[in-house]
Amino acid sequence: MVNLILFGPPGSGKGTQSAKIIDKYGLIHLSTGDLLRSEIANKTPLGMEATKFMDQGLLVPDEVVIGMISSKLDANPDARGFIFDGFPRTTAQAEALDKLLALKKTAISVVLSLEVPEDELIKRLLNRGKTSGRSDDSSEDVVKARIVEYHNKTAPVADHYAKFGKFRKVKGDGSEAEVFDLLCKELNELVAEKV
Ligand code: B4P
Repeated sequence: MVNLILFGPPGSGKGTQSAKIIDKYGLIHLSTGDLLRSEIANKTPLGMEATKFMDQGLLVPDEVVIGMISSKLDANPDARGFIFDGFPRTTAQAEALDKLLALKKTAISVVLSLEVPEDELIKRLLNRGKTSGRSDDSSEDVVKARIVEYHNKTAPVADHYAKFGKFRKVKGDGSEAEVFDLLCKELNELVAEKV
């Protein structure tokens, strides 16, 4: 089983590249951002709670996202592997994920971190905000708040996995195709393409 974390700041291309990776390698995609947006669209109590944080560019509380991931892991017992997109975003989430995977006798295989300069991140997110209708892409202040949350709470997750020799940086500011090629070079060592 191959379990990949696609890591990086907001707008670094995690969602964009995940779509290409699941297509090529047949992994199950678990995006906490997508799961939360679906809860919001369905106006569930969890969604109503999450939107209060997301609208301000803040992270949603750990227990909410850990619970969502746990039930998705249980729902896919026959997966050949998972791609975690936007999760874990705090050290507490990383520790919880390690425990959940250990219960299933598996572990994170590698963390691939998309490295993109901050001015490019801001440009990409504000550009998406023009058409996405996403409240968290709509103003430069909220986009910058998301980047601050990343530095304060998410960047330490890199150290958590670097300790185990599982953290690798990938240049994320080329074209979508160039970034995908670099990710495939890393992944081809670990997982066969789906047939
Ligand atoms: P997410 O949905 O995870 O997403 P993201 O950080 O906005 O961006 P991503 O890196 O996936 O970028 P994308 O490919 O879309 O998070 C949203 C919010 O949900 C968080 O701020 C938080 O509030 C909450 N949340 C989610 N998970 C959580 C967790 N675990 N704990 C707590 N809270 C959580 O690309 C962005 C744009 O760039 C797109 O427009 C794309 O077209 C463009 N782009 C991508 N690659 C490009 C390239 N190579 N060149 C040019 N443009 C590119």
